[in-house]
Amino acid sequence: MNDSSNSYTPPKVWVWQKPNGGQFASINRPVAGPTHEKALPVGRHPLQLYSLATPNGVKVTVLLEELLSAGHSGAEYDAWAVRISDGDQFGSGFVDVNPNSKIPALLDQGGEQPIRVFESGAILLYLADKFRAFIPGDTAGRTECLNWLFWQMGSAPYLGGGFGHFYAYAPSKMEYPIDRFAMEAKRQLDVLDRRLANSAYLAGDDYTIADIAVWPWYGALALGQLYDAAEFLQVDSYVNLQRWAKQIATRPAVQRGRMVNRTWGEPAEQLWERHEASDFDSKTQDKVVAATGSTG
Ligand SMILES: N[C@@H](CCC(=O)N[C@@H](CS)C(=O)NCC(=O)O)C(=O)O
Repeated sequence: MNDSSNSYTPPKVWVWQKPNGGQFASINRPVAGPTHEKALPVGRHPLQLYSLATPNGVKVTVLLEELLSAGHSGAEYDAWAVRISDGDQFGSGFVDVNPNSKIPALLDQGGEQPIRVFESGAILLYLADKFRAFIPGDTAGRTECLNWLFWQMGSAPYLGGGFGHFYAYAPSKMEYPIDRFAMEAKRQLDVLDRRLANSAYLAGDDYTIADIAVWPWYGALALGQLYDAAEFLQVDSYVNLQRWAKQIATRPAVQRGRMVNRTWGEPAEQLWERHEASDFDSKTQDKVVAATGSTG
């Protein structure tokens, strides 16, 4: 095995040596808490979302767009872009909403006291319960939905922090971690493929927050949109997963949700901030660029 990590002997006490290379190294640090004072912007809707269009962020904007499509007008929201590569997640206002300094974070200011919600799974569950939508009402159905929701929360770190990190982002390619996490990623793809052989959606016959949580990670991977790893992981061989991934990709709310807080890629697929449904037509970012001179 050509693995250079075999030569590393850990010291008695770990010491932070920055920079340690690799994409995102500049924002990683071994302590929590804010690095600077910065209040969060607040819009006029009860739901204030602070996020970015990464897979974890997209889960929430897809659900909000699905809720609005289904006629839940109370799901109108302001979505503010948190540029994690610039360290926005370490501003004091953001840390007040999410002490874990990661997007997405939601503030519901519609009640007597504002409610903060962090962790994408908690946000999906909060919104599904609030609007009684995209989650089954019966105990057995709700439990199966939560089984897959929590499966995603526990599994995706092996895909993103494990496979994706070592395959796509680490400063050098090392066989041991790539091999270990490719095996786990393929096992997870097979878990989904087998489930979707017997079921239209993850929780049963209906599209739920379980699908909304899993799709931005495993759907994107299956469709060749994550880590440039489609061939390496032979994603086409998971035919039931392919069927499900393609079907969900055609939903208009999914297509809108993917655009919200997206600050990279094709300009036509970006909507940096979202405050009204009409923002999808009027290209809010054009106004933001004009006002700030920022290019994202
Ligand atoms: N378990 C969390 C993970 C959130 C997460 O990892 N967010 C990333 C972007 S996808 C982030 O904000 N990273 C910034 C950082 O680590 O400083 C969730 O599902 O909400």
